[in-house]
Amino acid sequence: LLIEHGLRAALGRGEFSLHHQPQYELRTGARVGFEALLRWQPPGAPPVSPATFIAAAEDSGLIVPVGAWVLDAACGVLAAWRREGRDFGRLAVNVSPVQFAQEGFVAAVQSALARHHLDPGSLELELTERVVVRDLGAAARQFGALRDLGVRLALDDFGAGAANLNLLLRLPFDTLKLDRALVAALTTSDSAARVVGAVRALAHELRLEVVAEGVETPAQLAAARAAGCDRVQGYLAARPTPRPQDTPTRLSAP
Ligand code: G
Ligand code: G
Ligand code: MN
Ligand code: NA
Repeated sequence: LLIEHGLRAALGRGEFSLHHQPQYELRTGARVGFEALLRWQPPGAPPVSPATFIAAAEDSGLIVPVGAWVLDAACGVLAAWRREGRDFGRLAVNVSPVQFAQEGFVAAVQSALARHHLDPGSLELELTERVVVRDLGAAARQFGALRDLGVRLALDDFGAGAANLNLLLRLPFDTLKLDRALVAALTTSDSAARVVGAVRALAHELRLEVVAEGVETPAQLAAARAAGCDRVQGYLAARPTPRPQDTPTRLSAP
């Protein structure tokens, strides 16, 4: 309840901000885009992690206005990058299943893109398998509409939950993000490495790009490369930062 009250006030007072964490293409080492990560800074208190407040926001329904703020802020960031002539690539935004299930979600995405005059292909929406818990058919229709808009769709946290293959076959994702627990297992378990190699092959068969998330060590980076991943994201390369220009433009060797 305290969090709920705080979130409501935070929306009005401008206490939210976005941090940005870069993604790097393994083939070239180039920085190819960012993930936007929400931060909440209540006045006179330590920053609150979304890991703490997203669940409360989902339970109270406040995730809908919070998610709308994130979507508009992310589109504003993309528009500012373009105005400044900066080539920061795509921006990925996390979308809560509660937000996704709203009647007006697709329209909200469309109007945020239009308001900021954006190329829809510059925006990627990250969704977890929780988007389909209720109705895969309904999710598939919603995905079709988003696909028609031209935004990119990523399956986030793959391997952290049930990792339903049916989702990959039925929904038109562009990107598969391997959960950081799976990435960590790459260097400690031969079977995890083989599973990731097989998932990567399947994803490529379906024309998805594969991102290894939470890459923290050179060994994990090497393993992601060996498994055939397309992109990496993680503390090894760069932490999320308020200003994207503070992150390296290239992935340093190895
Ligand atoms: O950045 P951090 O590791 O603190 O994020 C913790 C969790 O919060 C992650 O699961 C991340 O996906 C989620 N998260 C971060 N930003 C957003 C956001 O803007 N919207 C939603 N729904 N979740 C977010
Ligand atoms: O659920 P999602 O994948 O959106 O969560 C991304 C979260 O992971 C963000 O909160 C981000 O801060 C965090 N993160 C990003 N890189 C790393 C990393 O290398 N290690 C760890 N432990 N967390 C990371
Ligand atoms: Mn994410
Ligand atoms: Na993830």
